[in-house]
Amino acid sequence: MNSEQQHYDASDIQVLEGLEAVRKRPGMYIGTTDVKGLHHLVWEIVDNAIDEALAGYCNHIEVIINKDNSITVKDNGRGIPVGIHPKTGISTVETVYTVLHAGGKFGGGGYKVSGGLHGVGASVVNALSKWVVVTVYKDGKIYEVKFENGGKVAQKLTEIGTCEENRTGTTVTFKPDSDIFDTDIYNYDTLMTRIRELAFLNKGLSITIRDDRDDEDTTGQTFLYEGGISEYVKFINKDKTVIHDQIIHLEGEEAGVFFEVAMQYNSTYNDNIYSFVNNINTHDGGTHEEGVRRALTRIINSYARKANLLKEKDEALTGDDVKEGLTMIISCKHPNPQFEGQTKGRLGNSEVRKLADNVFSQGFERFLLENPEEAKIIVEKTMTAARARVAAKKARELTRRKSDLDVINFGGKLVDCKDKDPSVCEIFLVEGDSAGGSAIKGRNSMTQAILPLRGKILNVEKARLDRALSNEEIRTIITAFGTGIGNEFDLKKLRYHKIIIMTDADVDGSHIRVLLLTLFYRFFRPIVEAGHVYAAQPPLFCIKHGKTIKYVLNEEERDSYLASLNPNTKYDIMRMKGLGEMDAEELNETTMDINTRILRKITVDDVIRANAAFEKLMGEEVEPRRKFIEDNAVYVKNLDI
Ligand code: 1YM
Repeated sequence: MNSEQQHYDASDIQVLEGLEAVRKRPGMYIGTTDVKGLHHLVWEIVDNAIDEALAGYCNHIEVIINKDNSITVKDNGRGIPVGIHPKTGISTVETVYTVLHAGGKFGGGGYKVSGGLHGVGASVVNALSKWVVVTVYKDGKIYEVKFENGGKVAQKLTEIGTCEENRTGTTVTFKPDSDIFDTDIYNYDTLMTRIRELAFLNKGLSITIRDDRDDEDTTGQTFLYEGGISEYVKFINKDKTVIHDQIIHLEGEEAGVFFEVAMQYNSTYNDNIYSFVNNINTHDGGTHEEGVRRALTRIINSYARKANLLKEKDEALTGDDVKEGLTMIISCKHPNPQFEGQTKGRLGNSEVRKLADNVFSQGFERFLLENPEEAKIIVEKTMTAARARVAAKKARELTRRKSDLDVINFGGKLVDCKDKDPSVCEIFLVEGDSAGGSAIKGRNSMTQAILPLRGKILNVEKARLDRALSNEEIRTIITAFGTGIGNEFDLKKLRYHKIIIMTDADVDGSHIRVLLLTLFYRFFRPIVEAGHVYAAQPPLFCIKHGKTIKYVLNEEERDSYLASLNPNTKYDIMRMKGLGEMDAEELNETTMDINTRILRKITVDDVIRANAAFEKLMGEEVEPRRKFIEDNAVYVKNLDI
């Protein structure tokens, strides 16, 4: 054995130790080992292909979910280099897949920044896979390297055939290790949605996704947007009434930093403003977003004054006024981005603020001057928003005054709990007075407060804050929560850490639940995001046999419980109709007692999808809702009208 070989053995051990570290603590590298982590593996490989596209060498990527839930990613880039890597003495492709921190560009430039992983992607995927096959097409030859059991080399890089001289690219297939992940089943919609987003964010790049588990899906879906983020704006606005035709698209570059923004107003009261850096969603904004928001407010104000739409006596429009009904995509490609904040969702680079402000203010001002009719429509929309803001402020003052006078009783509706420590307190929003009555009797009066709701509450998807505040039911909820609303919202003042929606298991109950969720999502979003909102799950059936009473949530549970009983048991099944029909004791046992009840926590995984869902289900436009209902009618199990 010569000294060189010995050196490789030593580094082999290091490599295995590196990959073993990933397997020991996968969370450190991919966040979680649940279904989210499973999908994360795909993005690590796709990222490498996207980098190749950003470098200008690749214009097509393909993602295939194979029958066995392994994933194949193909690109038509240069192909991962196959020559011996000077530092490791093994092929570069093998190095990329086995040496931690050897992904990416080996210190080179480019826009590579996978969210927080800093280019360790490919080797992490390998470490967490049952097997991986990498095929490289390059110089008229086909090369292949195989790994198994968490990154151990199963077949060294081998030339396995020839191909046309001009064919180049990389194909990777991996099977996630089921010892590591809670689930091994990929979700087509999750992958498709992000792939479509990547296609919007990288104009001219075509990405195909195909599901080979589905025998009917033979061609897959291909996403290719020559218009880039303009087409993203168009897509988000497709089921809404836009108030001007043109999508405004502006871009600029300075010192290797590329910045672009696309926008269009619609007639709704909500904004859809999403920003990205190197294709990663910066959900907490940052300097690119700040630059645009600042410039947007400034330019609309100065234009509105100059055009005499905003009179001398009128107050200036605020940042909130100018974003009402705005759909906007901001995308920045940065060679050295600094991500800040707890979840690294904020861009910190200060030079980007100036670039964003300059590009946006110059382009947007020019657009307003050149398109006076569209400009007038936009300014008028923002001025209506301003008037609603002033009205809402007055209504809010009313809520506050009321709460000062009436903290104890809220006009007789809220039955509060005795404990004042929010972390142990719960509030039940209960459908109907009769269920409210039982809930009051059946509650634990130390920690459980009851707010009975009469009838339907206002759909805030179709109303501005000022109108919502004129609604009695909503005012009571705001006062009870204690957080305030709008600019005054303060999560720290929340009086109950569990807000529990308690509605019947029928169509009306579902409707009220959705109305409440819409209210929380639009006006109290931090409460939802912090995980304070729950839906009670009242049982659908009660099974009695002997002295035993068993409540079950649905037909499946009923059937499996009955199957578990001794065949000789004589039993009674009662279908539980409404909360209002249960007495206090039953309601306590089935839905309120912390030891026996079942609560469903309401979470927001993806703001972009949640927004789209609320718009579709609760918004002004009827047609998309009709289509949704038609498409989903087949999934409805219990229709109890
Ligand atoms: C399906 C996954 O990994 N494509 C890919 C990766 C690389 C290259 C091309 C590439 C990069 C460079 C030069 C360069 C990678 N190369 C490396 C490394 N698709 C996929 N396509 N030549 C080819 O960055 O200079 C890491 S990724 F490090 F070997 F250069």
